[in-house]
Order: sequence, then C-alpha cells, then structure tokens
Amino acid sequence: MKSLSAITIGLLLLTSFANANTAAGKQQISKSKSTYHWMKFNAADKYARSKVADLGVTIEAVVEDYVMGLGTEDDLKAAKASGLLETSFPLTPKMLDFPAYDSNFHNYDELTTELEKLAAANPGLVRLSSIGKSLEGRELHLITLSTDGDDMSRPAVFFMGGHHAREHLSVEMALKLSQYLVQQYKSDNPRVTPLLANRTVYIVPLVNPDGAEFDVSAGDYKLWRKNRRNNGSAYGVDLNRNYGFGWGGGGASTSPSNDTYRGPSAFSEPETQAVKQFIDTHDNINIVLTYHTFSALILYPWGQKYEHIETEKDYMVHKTMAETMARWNGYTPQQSSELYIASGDTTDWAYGVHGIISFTFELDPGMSPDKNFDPGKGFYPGQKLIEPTFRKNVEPALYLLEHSDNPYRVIESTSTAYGFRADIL
Ligand code: BZS
Ligand code: ZN
Repeated sequence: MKSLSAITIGLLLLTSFANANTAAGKQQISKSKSTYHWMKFNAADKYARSKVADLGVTIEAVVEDYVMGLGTEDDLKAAKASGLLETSFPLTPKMLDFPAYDSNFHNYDELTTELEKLAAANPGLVRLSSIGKSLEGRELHLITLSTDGDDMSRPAVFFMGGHHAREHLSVEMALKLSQYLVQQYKSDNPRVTPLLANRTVYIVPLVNPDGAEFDVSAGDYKLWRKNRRNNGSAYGVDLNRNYGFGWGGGGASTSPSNDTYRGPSAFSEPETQAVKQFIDTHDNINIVLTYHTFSALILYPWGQKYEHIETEKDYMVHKTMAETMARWNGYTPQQSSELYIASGDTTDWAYGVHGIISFTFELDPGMSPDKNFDPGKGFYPGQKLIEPTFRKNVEPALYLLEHSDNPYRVIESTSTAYGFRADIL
C-alpha cells in the first residue's frame, strides 16, 4: 500500500500530531479527534458489553471477562464516568505506524489495477463492473465469476470486504478469494472447477473506498472506521449501522462524531444503498458473507436483539453453518448480539428483509500468545498475516458456495440432529 519507510511515516505522524496543537493544525484536525485511546473494560457478559458499545466505544476484542475498545477523548470521558473502565492508554504514533514491509496491502488504485488485470486475462469467466459509486465518486467494484453469460441463472454467494476503513485485511481476503477461484478454475481444481460450472460468485472487495483511502492518505494510519460523509460537525457514517432493518436500535450512535454513528436515516449512504440495490435485484443470492476484522469470530443475526432468529430452521442453518466453518478457521461461532447489541448491520438486513443466510467474519487479530491484544497490530497486523488468514478461510468460502443452491441441506443431511456432516471431517 505505502512504501514510505517506517521512520518517514513516524516523522509524518509526529508532525501531524504536533500540528494538531498549532492554530493551523487545529483547523484541520483537533487533538480530541486525532487521539485514540485503547480501553479495557470489565464486561463479563453480553449485557455489560452492550453497555460498553452504547458508550460509543468500538469494541475490538473480547477476552474472558474483559473487552478492549477504541475511542476518542470524548468516549474516554464517557467510559470513565461509566464505572466499567479498568484501564486505558492513548495510542502513540508508533502503534499506528504502517511500515514499508506491509506494501503488499492494496490501496484503491492498486486494487482497481488487480481487478482489471483479473478481468482482462479471463474473459468468459471474470467480469468487472460496479454496484455504484461511493460518496466521493469512487466505483464500488464488483467482480462476477460466472461461466454462464447469464450470471443470475445460477445460485450465488455474495462476498464483501472493507465496510470499515481500517479493516484492510478484509479487502485483501476478498481480493485474494477472487484471484484464487480463478486460478484454481483454470488449473482444473477438482472442487473449484465443477463448482464454478454451477454457481455464480459475486465479490465487492471494498465497500468503503473513501474511508479506506482516507485511512492511509497522509503516510500515516488514522484508525478510520466510517465513510467520509461530511456531517457538518464531524465526518463519517458507520456503514455497518446504516442498513435498514432495525435501523436506529441499540448499539448505534445518534452522534455524528461517534465511530458507530448510524447516519441520519436508514440507507442514507450511497455505499449501503448500492449494496441494498444489488441484493434487491439479485434473487439468486442465497448466502452473504461480509468480511471484517478483528476478533476471530463467525457472526450471524440477530445483532439488534438478544433473541434468536425466530424461524427455527433458519436459526439452525446459521448456527450449523457457522459451527462447521469454525472448524476450518478456528474462529468462535456465535449470534452477533452475543458479542454486543448492534443495529443496522449488513447481515440483519440481508436476512431480515430477504431471508438470505448471512454471516460476518471477524478475521484474525494481531494477538500475542498470552492473549494480550496489541492495538497497533489489530488493524494493521502486517502483511505476513494476509496469506495464513486467507488460507484458513478458503474452505469456509468453498463450503458456502457448495451449499448456495440450498443452504438448508446442512440441517437435512445430517445423521444426528443438527450435527456435523461426516464428510467434512
Ligand atoms: C467490526 C465489529 C462488528 C461491528 C461486529 C458486528 C457484526 C456487530 C455484525 C453486529 C453485527 O467493527 O468489525 O461492530 O460492526
Ligand atoms: Zn468492521
């Protein structure tokens, strides 16, 4: 992505932090907006975690009876007043550094080039188009893999990455998936080639290109999450709080300066509108998977309430598929409100409105073996994590594709009630 040296970036960061205290710097970015705090809360259950989420802090990791979160100066004040905060510290420029050896990550232009190359080299299999434009006018690239001229004639899985700007690993995952499927199809992989003869794959690797570009725009990392909507007093809408099913419920902020700001109305943002429009008009999509980072989780609806999906068989399909996929990537499968309540996310809408079986993967964190999260590594884990994270998530992607004709097979074909399929062991 960037190829500036760590020292250069460090200097740039120091300069930008120093600038924040000058009159000129203040105009651009106030200190309270530029300083993020890493916070550790006592929160032993989903109710306590929902309270933390309601403070406006974004929860980044759950470890035993604690949650780790990120927030601004204002969020820290609220956190201190809540009585739940155990400890906190400001993130230093060093923690936000993105060293030169991470240049394998793709910025928007590099991503565009890769997708163009993939499409140009594989006519008849790969089509590059767009589901719409971002607020700042960037194309929301769509890769369609189909060996049939009419992609809508076959069952499909819709994969997305990059709803949240700083979650760059999720973009790499989606990009790599498109490249991998094409390579394997061409080399007659006995699973992938027959699969692509009967399925359509839709991939939007970067739903929030404006936010992702902003995050890496000045040779530093800004820990940016939202899109770049100018709300007057602050920037950005959290795209994963802007979808229109249960929009405006818990775990989403009404405050534009907050990292989980839900926006002024459901689907107020062009990026979520584009996803909505695409899903609304593609009834061959039977499964949605949206990649995020970083808690090593497989999440499924509901996020907006603690109750399970009301239709028993739908609940069991989500649960069974999540548990099955967890065997391959080692993540924890759970209903997303087990983590904390959050309303307006992609999967609640896709399932709630269209009945589409929908998952969020929280990809790998930068976590040390003693389970201490390194906040700098969390969002910027280093390019060495791209390949292993991708590898462990190939099998879940193939599994979803295989079952996209009828996801309900996973609960019908088991010998023990709702158990695992014997043939995947
Ligand atoms: C993230 C975490 C993600 C979120 C968790 C979540 C997923 C909540 C689905 C609800 C539904 O930022 O990646 O808070 O958006
Ligand atoms: Zn996310």
